Amino acid sequence: MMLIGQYDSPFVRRIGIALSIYGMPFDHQPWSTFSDGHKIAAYNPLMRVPALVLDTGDTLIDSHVIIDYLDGLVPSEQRLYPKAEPDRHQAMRITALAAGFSDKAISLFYEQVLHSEVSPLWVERCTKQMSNTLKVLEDSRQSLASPYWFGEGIGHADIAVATSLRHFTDAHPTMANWKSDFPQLARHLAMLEEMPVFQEISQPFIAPA
Ligand SMILES: N[C@@H](CCC(=O)N[C@@H](CS)C(=O)NCC(=O)O)C(=O)O
Repeated sequence: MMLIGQYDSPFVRRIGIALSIYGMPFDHQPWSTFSDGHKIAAYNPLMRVPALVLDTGDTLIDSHVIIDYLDGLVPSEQRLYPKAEPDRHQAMRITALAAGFSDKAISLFYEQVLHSEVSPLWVERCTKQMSNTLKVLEDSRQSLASPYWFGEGIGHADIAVATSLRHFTDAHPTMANWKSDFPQLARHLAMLEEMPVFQEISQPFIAPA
């Protein structure tokens, strides 16, 4: 398998971490969505990452779809979503909130960097959507005593939240005070960033050029 995209993307990094935890060998092409857009287009006409090129030649896109595919390759007891309800749908909800948070963080970044005239309305909307989501995630994490969101072992929800928070911190340094407002999330991020797999599947943030 070949994973396309840079690890400063929360979505790409999430896939790289899941592949590593699952022990699945893969090649990595750290292509930029902007300067390497033409190379990505050969695999994904949307020129977006992550894209996972399978050994069959098929290409999967969208992190949720890729995770679903990878989960289907491992025995159910190894999968990084809980098996039993209600934990399973609750973990998917946390993962979707983290992914949606990153959608807004990326949208805000593009608004501020790529548009010649920044829309205050859009900036305010994204900022509000992001802070609302951080509050929901903080309250959820606060309510749980377990080391990880859904028990004793790391799961997709943990990974998605951590990769989203790391991307947010790097891409929006002027908003770095989130850690004092959301201490449970700050603790979660610090704990996961210390893990060898998070240190290995990592790169500094590079703004699109
Ligand atoms: N829903 C997608 C979002 C992926 C996404 O936003 N990727 C960004 C990089 S972090 C991208 O490709 N941006 C370039 C573009 O949208 O044109 C997923 O979960 O994989």
